[in-house]
Amino acid sequence: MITMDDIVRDYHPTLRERSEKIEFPLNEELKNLADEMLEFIINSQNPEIAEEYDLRPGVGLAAPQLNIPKQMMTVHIPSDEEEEPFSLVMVNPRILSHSVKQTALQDGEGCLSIDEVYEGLVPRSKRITVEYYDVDGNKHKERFKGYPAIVIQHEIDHLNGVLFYDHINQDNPFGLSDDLEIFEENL
Ligand code: K2U
Ligand code: NI
Repeated sequence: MITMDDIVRDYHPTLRERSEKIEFPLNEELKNLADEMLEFIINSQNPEIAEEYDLRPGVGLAAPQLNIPKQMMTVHIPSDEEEEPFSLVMVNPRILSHSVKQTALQDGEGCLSIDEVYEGLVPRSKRITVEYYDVDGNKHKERFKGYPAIVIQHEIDHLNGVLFYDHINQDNPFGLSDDLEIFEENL
């Protein structure tokens, strides 16, 4: 199973590489990788397992964070009891279009590959249309908004060698603008 020891940390060069596209059909190694990445995120959200294996909770993970510069990422966002979690693995994702309007999490962002705290708003597109492939090679084109859109953009950034603090406005880290609003979870 993947643990924090497998996750490379800032200034590791792979975090700044552009990951390479994945060929289909996936070989067994890459199919296993997708399963293990999803398993890690789910484990990290389980208090008992997270404590036993000292896992930092996460809602997403990208292959370059495991020192594997290939375009694969996973997102798993738990929801309250009755609903299904938002869970997916994206291969070769590409943002086709995005809203002008931007949003940012009020408390900024963190990253499993970055142990330091970087204060400041991380502007993200409010809505995105993403083309991606699933592990079976099926092509998808989907629109995302809200918290899933934020997490997906954070993970796709990893595939392009971009880290969340690259987006923070150093001169005005908590500055808002007409096109940038704080993310409000629709209650
Ligand atoms: O890519 C990663 O390092 C996983 C990040 C993803 C992420 C962080 C902030 C905003 C959007 C995506 C981890 O989830 S950081 C820890 C965390 C855990 C639960 C909720 C938010 C952030
Ligand atoms: Ni990250």
